[in-house]
Amino acid sequence: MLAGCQGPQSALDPASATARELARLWWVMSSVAGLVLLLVSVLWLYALFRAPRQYPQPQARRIQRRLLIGGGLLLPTLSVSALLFYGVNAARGMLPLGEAPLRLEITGHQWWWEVRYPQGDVVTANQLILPVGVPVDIEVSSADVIHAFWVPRLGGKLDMTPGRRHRVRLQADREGVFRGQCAEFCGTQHAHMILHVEALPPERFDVWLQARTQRAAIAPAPGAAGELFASRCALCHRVAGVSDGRRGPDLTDLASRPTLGAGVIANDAAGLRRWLREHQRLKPGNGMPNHDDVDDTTLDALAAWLEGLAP
Ligand code: HEC
Ligand SMILES: [Cu+2]
Repeated sequence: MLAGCQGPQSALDPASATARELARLWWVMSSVAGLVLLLVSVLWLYALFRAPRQYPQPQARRIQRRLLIGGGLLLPTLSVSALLFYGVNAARGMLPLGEAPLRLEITGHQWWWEVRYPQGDVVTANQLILPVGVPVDIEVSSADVIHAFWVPRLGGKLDMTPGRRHRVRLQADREGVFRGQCAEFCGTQHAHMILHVEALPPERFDVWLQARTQRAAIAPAPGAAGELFASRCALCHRVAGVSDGRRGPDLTDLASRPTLGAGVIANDAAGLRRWLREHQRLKPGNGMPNHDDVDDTTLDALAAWLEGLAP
């Protein structure tokens, strides 16, 4: 239980004003629930062990009515209304009231995250980079089934529904790496749908966004690797200036991401080569077909080119 109190994904270790309100709400609710449990247990023991008493009929009826109306109607109505009022107030910070200085779009896919920064026409995947101290409105949607967007240390969760756009406001109040996770079961690899969230000081965030907006043109992969990329990978993957696929993650800044497959494996030289060869074993059922027929030399050459994809 104590392990749940901290770590990159703990709602009890908030890193924003809204998340702090939600954590407080959690403590209030669990304390109230704990007290109720205690009270009920004491009453139960009392009822078990007290000496039986006989009441005359009318008095017994009155006691019953009092318990029914007081304990069965008034108590729950009042306590649930109080919690509702408190809860709605606590979540107000997440409401996108007015214009936020930054707006992003995140689309859920089985089983990865597409992240768009409309200002610079910048697209990335499975990572969300934010400026510290700036309210960010995030418009979430889905390309297939219902997913849910949740970065517990920054705020509450919100469903990502196909055909609809929901908006949530986040504002990190400190630098750091947080972890998001799809919070609505969306298929067998639902657990492998992790979002790397990083809050940078605003100057560094601007540099990050600028670098992606004005990146140098990327040359296609050379030789056989290039042919493989153009004839297959390009159908699903976009690499700015090289290909325009939309079914898989945008790979333009692939080398700058910490993981592959939305948190399945570290994105280093060995990890990338393993992903290309055994991604169906690492993440069974994911939307990328096997490339078992491709020889190792070509895959290695392709991996070497992919490793250079960074702004
Ligand atoms: C039919 C579409 C499709 C084809 C063809 C395809 N991919 Fe993918 N690829 C995907 C999907 C979908 C994912 C996301 C899988 C997941 O994480 O659930 C993915 C993930 C990836 C990733 C990990 C990206 C990340 O940020 O985690 C890499 C790298 C990659 N593909 C490279 C390639 C290469 C190289 C080729 C060609 C040899 C290729 N893909 C062919 C659909 C495709
Ligand atoms: Cu999910």
